[in-house]
Amino acid sequence: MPSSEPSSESSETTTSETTTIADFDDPAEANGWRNVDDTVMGGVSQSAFSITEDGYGLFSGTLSLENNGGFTSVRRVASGEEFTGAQAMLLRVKGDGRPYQLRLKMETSDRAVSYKSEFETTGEWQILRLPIESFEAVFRGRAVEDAPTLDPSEVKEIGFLLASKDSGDFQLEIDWIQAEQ
Ligand SMILES: [Ca+2]
Repeated sequence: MPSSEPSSESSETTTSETTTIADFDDPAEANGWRNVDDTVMGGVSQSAFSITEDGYGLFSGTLSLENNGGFTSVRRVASGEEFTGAQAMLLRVKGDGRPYQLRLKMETSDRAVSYKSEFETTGEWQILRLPIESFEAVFRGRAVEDAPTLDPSEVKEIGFLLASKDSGDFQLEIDWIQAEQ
């Protein structure tokens, strides 16, 4: 007898409209994503992004704290249109127990403020709902008090970031990303 696994998906009932931002069902989707690691600050963390046969985005690599490092990320350019009217971001992910951040930016410049929402992962598949109000303005790891309010229709970049003292190999699988209007 197969054991019945509790699933957060079966209880997922929503009447909201959603827009798919990424579903990783096309291997070509990997092309738009680029990794940015702490090597830009002298660290030695390494990350990669690929699409698995099952249609998951796979953000993986090795997180290192050497040389005051300790972060790694992957991101892609976005058109704000996809996010217009978004009240929340929805994710189906399977992480490794580390907390990860979903990040949105209203400018692609390295000097632009990021808006982050951190989520815990469990080693199992999870559907997460990250309200737009939960995104905090940050720049180089510090909160930015006077940043403009995040306007989803102005989003120009979306990404995932891992910043942790828990160094070593890491892995985050992403089945899909949606905007909930
Ligand atoms: Ca998928």
